[in-house]
Amino acid sequence: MTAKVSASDIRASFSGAMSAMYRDEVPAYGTLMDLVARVNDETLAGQPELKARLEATDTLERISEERHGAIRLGTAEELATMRRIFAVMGMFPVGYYDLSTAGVPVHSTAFRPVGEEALKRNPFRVFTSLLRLDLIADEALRDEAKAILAERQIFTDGAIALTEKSENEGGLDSHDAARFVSEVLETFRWHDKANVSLAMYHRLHDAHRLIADVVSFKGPHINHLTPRTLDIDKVQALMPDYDIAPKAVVEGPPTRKCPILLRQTSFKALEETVSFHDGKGGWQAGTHTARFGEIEQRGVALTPKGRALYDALLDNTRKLVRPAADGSNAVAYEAALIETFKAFPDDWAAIRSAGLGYFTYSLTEKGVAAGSASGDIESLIAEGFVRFDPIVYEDFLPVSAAGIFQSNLGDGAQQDFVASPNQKRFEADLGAAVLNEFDHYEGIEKASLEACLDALQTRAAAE
Ligand code: OOG
Ligand code: NI
Repeated sequence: MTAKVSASDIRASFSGAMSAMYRDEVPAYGTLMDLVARVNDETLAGQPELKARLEATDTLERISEERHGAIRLGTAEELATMRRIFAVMGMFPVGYYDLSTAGVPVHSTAFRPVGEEALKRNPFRVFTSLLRLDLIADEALRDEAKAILAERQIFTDGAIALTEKSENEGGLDSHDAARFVSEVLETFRWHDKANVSLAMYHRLHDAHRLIADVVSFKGPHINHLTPRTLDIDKVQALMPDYDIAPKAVVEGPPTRKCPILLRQTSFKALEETVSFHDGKGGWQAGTHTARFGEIEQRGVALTPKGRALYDALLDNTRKLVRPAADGSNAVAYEAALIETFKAFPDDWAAIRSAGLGYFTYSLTEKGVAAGSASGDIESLIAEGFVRFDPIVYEDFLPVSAAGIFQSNLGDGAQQDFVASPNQKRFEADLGAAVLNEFDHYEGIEKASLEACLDALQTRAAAE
C-alpha cells in the first residue's frame, strides 16, 4: 500500500495553490503580500522579545505562510459537500456566525485545523457562508434564485471521487493528493461568464448585492485571501504608498501592547468585467464587484469572561461613535475605541490573572534544568520554572466580519433584517455540529498545564 499524505500536508499544499491562483487573478493581493512580508520582517527585527516568544512557542514559521480566505455558498448540499472536502484537508467547522443582524443575509462557520500540531503545521482557514434566501422578502425572486442554484454543480467529478476515496481509504497517497488539490481549486476559481442574464443579475442585485454574488456565478469564487501581519497599523499606513486604498477603520480592538483577538482591515473590491447571457445564445458585457484584499493581526484568544468584556466595550464604543461607511468619523471612532478599551488590562500577566485570556504553559530553561520542583502553578511561575504564552485566536468576530462584508457591498447597501440566528438549521444543512471555540482553547491550555506539572512531578501537589 502506498503511504498516505497527512491531511495537514494536503492543506498546506492547497493553501499555497490557492494563494498562487489568487495572486494571478488579483495582482493587488500579490502587492499586499509583499508589503506584509516587509512589515513582518521589520517588526521582528525591531521587537526581539516578540520574535523570541514566537520561536519559543514554535509558531514563528507558520506566520509567513498564514492566511485565510472566504467563500459564499448557495445551497445546503453545497455546504455539506464542502464540509467533506475540507475534512480531507484536516479542516473542521468551528463556530457559528449569524450575520443577519448586520444586514447580510448569510450565516457562517470557519473551516480550520483543530489542535496544536495541525495549527503549527499550517493554520489555513476558510470563512464559509451560506446564503439565506429565507430572509429575502420577494417570494418570486426567491424561487427563481433557488431554481438557478439547483442547476449548478460547483464541484468537479474528480473532487468528489477523490473525497469519497479518501473517506473510504482513510486518506490519499501523494499522487491522489496532488490531483485532489488541483480538482478542488477549480471550485474556488473566478468565472468571467455568468450563469444568468444581465436583467436577472440586476434583479438579484436589487434584492441584495450578496445574492447576486452567490446566485449569478458557476461557483463560489474565493472573494479574498488574508495574510497575517504582525503590525496592522503599519501595513494600513503604508498601503497608499503601494497604490492600495484601505478601508477607513481597522475592525476589532484598538492598537495595544498585548494584542487580543483579531484586528482586520481590507481594500475595496475590484470592479470586474463579466459576460452575461443575452438570451439569444450569445453574451452581453456587464460588471461585478466581489473580490478584495484583507490583512489581519491576531492576538490572544479570550475566555468567555474576556470575550464578554470585549463585546461590552465594543458595544459601548459604537454607542459613542458609529463608524460611517465613508470613513468621515474614523478619527473620532478610533479615539473612542482607545478610550473605552482602557478598561481591558494590557499586560499578559494581568490578562492571565484576571482570567480573560487563554495561555499555554511550558518549562523554562531553569525548569528543564531543575527536572523537578514543587508548588502550585502560581509559585512555579513566580520562581521561574514555568512560563506562559498567549494562545493565538484562530477564529473570527461577527461584528468585524459584518464590517468587512459591508465595506465591500458599497455605501448605502445597509439593509435591515430581523435578527434570526439559526444554528440548528445551519448544522442540519452542514450535516454536522460546529465545534465550540472556547472548549477548544481551554483544552489546549489544560493539556499544556498538565504536561508541565507532570514533567515537574508536581501534579499531585497542584490538585
Ligand atoms: C466574509 C467576510 C468575513 C472576515 O475576515 O471576517 C471575513 C465574506 O465577505 O464573504 O472573511
Ligand atoms: Ni476575511
